[in-house]
Amino acid sequence: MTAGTSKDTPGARPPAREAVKAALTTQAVETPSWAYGNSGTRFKVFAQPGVPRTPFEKLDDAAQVHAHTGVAPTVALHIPWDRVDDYAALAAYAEERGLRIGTINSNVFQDDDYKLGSVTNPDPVVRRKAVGHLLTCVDIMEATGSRDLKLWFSDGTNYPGQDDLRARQDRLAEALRTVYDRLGDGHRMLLEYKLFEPAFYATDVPDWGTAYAHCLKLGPKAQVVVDTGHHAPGTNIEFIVATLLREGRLGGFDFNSRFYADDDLMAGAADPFQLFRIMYEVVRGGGFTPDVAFMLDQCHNIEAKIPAIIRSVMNVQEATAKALLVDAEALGEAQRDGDVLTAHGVLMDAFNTDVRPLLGALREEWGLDPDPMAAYRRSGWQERIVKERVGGEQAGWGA
Ligand code: PSV
Ligand code: MN
Repeated sequence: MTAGTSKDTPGARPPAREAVKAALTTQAVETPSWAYGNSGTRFKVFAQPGVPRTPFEKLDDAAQVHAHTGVAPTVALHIPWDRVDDYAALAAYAEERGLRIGTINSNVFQDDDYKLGSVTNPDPVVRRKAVGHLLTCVDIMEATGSRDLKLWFSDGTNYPGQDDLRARQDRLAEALRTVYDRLGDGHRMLLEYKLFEPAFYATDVPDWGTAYAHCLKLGPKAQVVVDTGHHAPGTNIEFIVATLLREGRLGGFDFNSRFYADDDLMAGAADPFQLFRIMYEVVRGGGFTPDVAFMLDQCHNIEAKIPAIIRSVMNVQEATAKALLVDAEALGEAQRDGDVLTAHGVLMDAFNTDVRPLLGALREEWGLDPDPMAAYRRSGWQERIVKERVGGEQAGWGA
């Protein structure tokens, strides 16, 4: 790589720099409504002053994230946490603030009936109830103009022999088919997998292979979503990303960071190199298109929520910029030559590039402050919500 040819981004050759900026202009990062509410661990939820009390207030906060970053125009909802009487009115409220409602996340994990599972429950009455909720989510997509329905199932078993593993797969397939057939034109179903938790012996959709097999049977509207916190430690997530892209089944990401399990920390905080490697495979595999949804799925237990989401969006942007900076020509040449160290070096050159000046310049071109964190701090929004959002019930898990 030619080093130092650009004033503020060493390593980025000027033409590459402009191409990278053009590509970054097309990127959108979806923020999750639940990240604006209170969350915690099973030990304690530390409430924060100013946290939204309604889905409308969550959108007000999301509008701040978008206003300062310029790349977060959609907000994912979680039903029933974001239940309102009039979803079209919620969508209109979003639009007035320059936002759109994004993915509809279903929730079949917080009802007493789901103790032994939702769509895989041995009891057909419970299964019908769960499928009914998923169909309601499709109705909501119609009212909000959402494209994607995200399905994550906590279903699984805690003990060997507790239930029949194969029968549970059959029940899952049947439920997915019913929902798939109800999807409208332009709708997609994103099936999320998770290794464990809350089930500790066998989760019914534990890995990308299981999710992929179900999606393949269902049809092209069924896509796999990769939550970066849902794998065993050490899993090569970028390989999964490359494989799903090759097969045309990568619907999107739930980005977050983990040190141990499904920690849901800020994206790019624990392992920025992993996020870069993932984004490199996205770029390499032609996944840098609206067909791959870049969503955040995280919880801010101890840090202030809005700035944490701004930071996460910026971390995704930085990883993307670095991935876009990889000198594909030099890398391909080194790979063809079997030149291990040069090939690795090309990748590391991009990763080690400080892309913050490039992103700052891009934001200035968009008429934004180059430093979204500082701009938010100065905006007075935090003080305002702390003062104004008094009384009522703060949003959080289950609200
Ligand atoms: C499950 O851990 C998950 O990642 C799913 O995406 C849910 O929708 C989300 O968390 C919020 O519960
Ligand atoms: Mn998730």
